[in-house]
Amino acid sequence: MIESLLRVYFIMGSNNTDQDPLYVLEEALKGGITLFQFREKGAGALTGDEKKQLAIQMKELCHDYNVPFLVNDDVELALAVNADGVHVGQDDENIRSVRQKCPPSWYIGVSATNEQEAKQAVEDGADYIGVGPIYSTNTKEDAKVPIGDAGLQHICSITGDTPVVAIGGIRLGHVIHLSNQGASGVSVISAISQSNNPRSIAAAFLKHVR
Ligand code: 3NM
Repeated sequence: MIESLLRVYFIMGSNNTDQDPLYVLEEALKGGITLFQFREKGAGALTGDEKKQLAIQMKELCHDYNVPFLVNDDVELALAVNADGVHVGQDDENIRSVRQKCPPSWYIGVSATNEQEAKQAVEDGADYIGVGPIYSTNTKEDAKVPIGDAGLQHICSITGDTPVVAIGGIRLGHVIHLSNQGASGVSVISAISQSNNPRSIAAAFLKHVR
């Protein structure tokens, strides 16, 4: 079930676009994104009630299109807005303690950049693993060294039944190739959030992943 949701996994915060983030999200939803993560981080990110209000509006939009809404890192916010899951990084709370706080139906994803982190994520019962960065990216301030196609292929070979979504610097032209390495889908920020036509690029991603 989660595997099909990972096909076109769009991530965005208000500072990832020059346009109205709610407009960009709705266009991406119309284009057919399969999962959304609210990631409000970095320079100019909203905090406190503004962050919460945006999260609520984004969740409602996602639900209008039957797309699950996940929150990056912030488990308390995810609980407060009745999200559908959370995504945690390596520096965030351990996935086992996150799972204890969350409803059993929630999707819990974790980031991994190497074999050891991926193995740990499988052991800890992650629903999916976000593996990256595959290519270089300017979107994440503290992104690690890109692992490339070979790194992705290697991690996919050791994660068993836990699905992998590729992340980091991914553009449309990479998609077929990444699916061939064993990823269930692609996770993107700027390719959609900074597009002049988020709807058509989201639709194109979906077509290519299939
Ligand atoms: N996590 P873009 S790379 C949020 O490697 C994030 O775990 C990464 O943005 C990781 O699609 C990344 O614009 C940024 O490159 C992805």
